[in-house]
Parts: sequence; C-alpha cells; structure tokens
Amino acid sequence: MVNLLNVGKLPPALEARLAGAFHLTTLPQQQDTNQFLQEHAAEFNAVVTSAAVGVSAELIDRLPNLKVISNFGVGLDKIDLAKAHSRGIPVGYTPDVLNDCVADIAFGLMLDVARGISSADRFVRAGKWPKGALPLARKVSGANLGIVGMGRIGRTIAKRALGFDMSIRYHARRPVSNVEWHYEPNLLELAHWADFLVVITAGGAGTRHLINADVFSALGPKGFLINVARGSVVDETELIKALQAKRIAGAALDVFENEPQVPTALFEMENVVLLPHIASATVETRQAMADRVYDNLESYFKDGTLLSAADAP
Ligand code: 8YV
Repeated sequence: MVNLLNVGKLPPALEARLAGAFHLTTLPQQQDTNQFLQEHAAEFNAVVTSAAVGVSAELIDRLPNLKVISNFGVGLDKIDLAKAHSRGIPVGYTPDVLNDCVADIAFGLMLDVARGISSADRFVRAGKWPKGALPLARKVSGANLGIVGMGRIGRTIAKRALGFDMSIRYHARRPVSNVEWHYEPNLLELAHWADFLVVITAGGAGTRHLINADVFSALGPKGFLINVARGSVVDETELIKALQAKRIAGAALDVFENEPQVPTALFEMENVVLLPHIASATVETRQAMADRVYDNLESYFKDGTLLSAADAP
C-alpha cells in the first residue's frame, strides 16, 4: 500500500479519488503537524500538494522514504525542486491542460481593463447611466502585445492574439525555438513598444520583481499591465505608485504578492481589474488537472514513470 501525504489544498473529488487508491493522510488535518511528522514521517512514500502550498526543503528532509511528489498546478515556485532532485525524487505537475483557460483569462483581463467592462458594469448597477456617459476606452484589436515569458501558456496567448490582429513580441531569458514572434532581449524595450504587457513567466527567485519601476516607466501612461503569472514577478508597491502617479494606464491582475491579501489601495482604482487567482478555475480544466495529479501518481507506482515531470532546476 502506498502511503500518500497530502499537504496542499486539493479539490474534494480529487481527495476522494486519491483516498480510494492510496492510503491518504491530510497533514493540515492533524492536530499537531510537527508531532505527527515526528511519529509518522518515515511511513510516507509519496506527497501530493498544490501550487499555492508547494513542498519545502524542510518537509522533504523530514520524509526519509519519500519517492515522488505530485503537484496540482503548473507553478513549481513553492516546491524546492533542487532538494527533490538532489534526493532523486521526481516531481509531477499539470502542464498543458490549463493553457487554454489561462490564455482565455489573460484576454478577458486585457479586454476588461482596456474597455472598462467591470467598471462599466459597476456604473450601470449604481444607476449612473441615465445621468451621463462613460469616457471612451482603449481599442484592443490591432494593438501591440508584449508577452513576458514564452512557455506553453505564452504561446497560447500569442495564438489568441492573432484573432485580434495584434502585433506580437516577446521577452524571455533567451529566444524560444519554433516560435515565430519577434524576440526582444531587452524587457524595457518590449515594455516601451507594448500597449499591453502580459506577464506569463514562471515565479520564484529568478523572476522576483522582474516587473519593476523601470518597466512601468517604459510601459508609459498609455500602457496596460496584465499579470497571469505569479504575484512575486511584479513589484506590487511600485505598481501602486505607478498607478497612483498615472505613469501607466491600468493593470489587470489575477495574482498578487501576498494572496489572498490584495492591497486596498487598488480597490478604489477604476482602471484596475482584480481577480482572486482564477485563471485555471473552470470545471473542465480543474478536472483535467486533478486527473493529471492522479495519473502521475498511478503511473509512478506502476512503472516508475510520470506523465508530466518537472525538469531539474
Ligand atoms: C491554480 C496555478 O490556482 O497552476 C498553477 O500554478 O496557480 C493555478 O492553476 C493552483 O494550482 C491551485 O492551487
């Protein structure tokens, strides 16, 4: 019997399915998690988690018989991959199945912040329509789209942008092979060129505050920021300052530095769209993610392979 330790926040149906196939223990449900691990850590050979929670180096160290980790989500920034790989522990995750939904939300946010959809909805509900009109908005079709990060989701966003007749350029650490879009090695140049700067790069130490005050200045008073990556990639304090000083036109955010806390300074701004990290949150995509979490574990304990394994850092 496989003893599986759940440390994350999983959909209940996935938990039930895992409990049917493995001996499942949910760590946060234990009265004293520290004492529980002192007594039982050696029993576990697998961990399941979610992108928001991850698996720390400390936890990996405490589980001497850990063989595999399965993550609900594509983000690996909260999993200590270096530690896992140093112990030869493969990490499964859920790429590809969420590309469509995250790209859809990137466009939803772009359209909303540019055309003022949420703001116009508030205007109508507040009974303001009979008293006057809203200011004119910004056209999205045909605009310049700068994409920061050109992985699977970045490419899906670019595909959507073709339908909007947008010009597309991207920035990444290096040019991505088999990508036809113009590569911009200088992030500030990309921000300067872009009308909409969409951030969809991995989180973690390497990209922390990549989107900083200089990027906002380059984006300029007509440029919009859209973040569907990780809150850590954007310097939130500098973003608020840039918005307050009208150094950028607006921002649409699905992710934040300290979720679920959102800086209240953003609440009053009509040129800001705020979502509670829902880019992958559809019935279809969350089901596909749950299936992949399960299938990765099943496959590992059948023949030692994963359907989708994270690369070594
Ligand atoms: C989910 C995500 O919100 O895949 C990710 O990295 O951030 C989202 O898809 C997350 O996995 C739920 O914990």
